[in-house]
Amino acid sequence: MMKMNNKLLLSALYGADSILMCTHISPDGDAIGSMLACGRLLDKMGKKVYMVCADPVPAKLRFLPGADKVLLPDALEEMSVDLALALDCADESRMGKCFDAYSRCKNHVQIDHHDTNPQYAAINEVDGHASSTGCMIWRLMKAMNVEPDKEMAACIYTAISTDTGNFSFSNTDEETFACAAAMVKTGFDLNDISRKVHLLREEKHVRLLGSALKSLRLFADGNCACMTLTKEAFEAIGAGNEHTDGIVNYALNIPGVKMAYLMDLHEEKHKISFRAIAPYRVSHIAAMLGGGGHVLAAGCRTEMAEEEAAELIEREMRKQIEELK
Ligand SMILES: [Mn+2]
Repeated sequence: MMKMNNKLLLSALYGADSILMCTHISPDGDAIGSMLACGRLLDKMGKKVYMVCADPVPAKLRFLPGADKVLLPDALEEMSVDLALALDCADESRMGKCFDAYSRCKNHVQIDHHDTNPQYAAINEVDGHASSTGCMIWRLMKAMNVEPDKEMAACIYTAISTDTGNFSFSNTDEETFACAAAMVKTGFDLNDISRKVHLLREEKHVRLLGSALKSLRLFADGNCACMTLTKEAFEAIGAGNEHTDGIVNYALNIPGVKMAYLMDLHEEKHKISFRAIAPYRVSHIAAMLGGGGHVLAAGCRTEMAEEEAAELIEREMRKQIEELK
């Protein structure tokens, strides 16, 4: 089991009276969960804690204990803070508008689990093998000899279960389950938290999904699939960008499908999301359209007409199907 024995980090945290914590733009469960758990930990130690994020806490995470204390950067007054702690930020640009407040602090530390992290703080606790930043906050608790309470457990559980796809991605390791076990031991309401984090979907999302499913089309002998979200559907439903999360996966998760894409036409620049299962790849297709991402999950925004983009994407996908036959 990994241990945190970063003495510099521990003494920086013990030595600070006031700590500003920040996490990344478009925050997910790991970003918010790890910040809230760590904020509660530091608060218990008598620190003056400020939690800040460039974007509001997503509606589905606002039930988490302490979520109402997360500030937007504009709400921060000019103040003198001893220490800035960045969480789950792979690089400084991920802090977005929080970066100004972060830079104004006297000293800088970070805790993160992205292996591309360039170690931008004065003290860096970065472990690319950790499944989540939440897991690293658990390491911090152990290093500080603090037992998690139910509130911290709800936050940490949200963090680790989000970043591991509810304990199913390949980053899910022994430590992830050990951490989950330690959280369950506190007696927090796992069923309630799990339902809120992993099952509940806003009505607008479900309606948008319905409209996407109607457009489902398979091609390349059922090896590929695509769906479309029209501007009309967005308008009729009153949906926005925050309601499209995960829709593309319904096309990928059909038996036999290796690559899928979702074309979202509701803004001037069409947004296209790509997914693949290994050994198929979609990042290069996204890159051909000016986007990027991971080998198995990528995206782009393009001014190219719908038909033209679809033709290019489908040609590239068919090519791969032929090559890997
Ligand atoms: Mn994370």
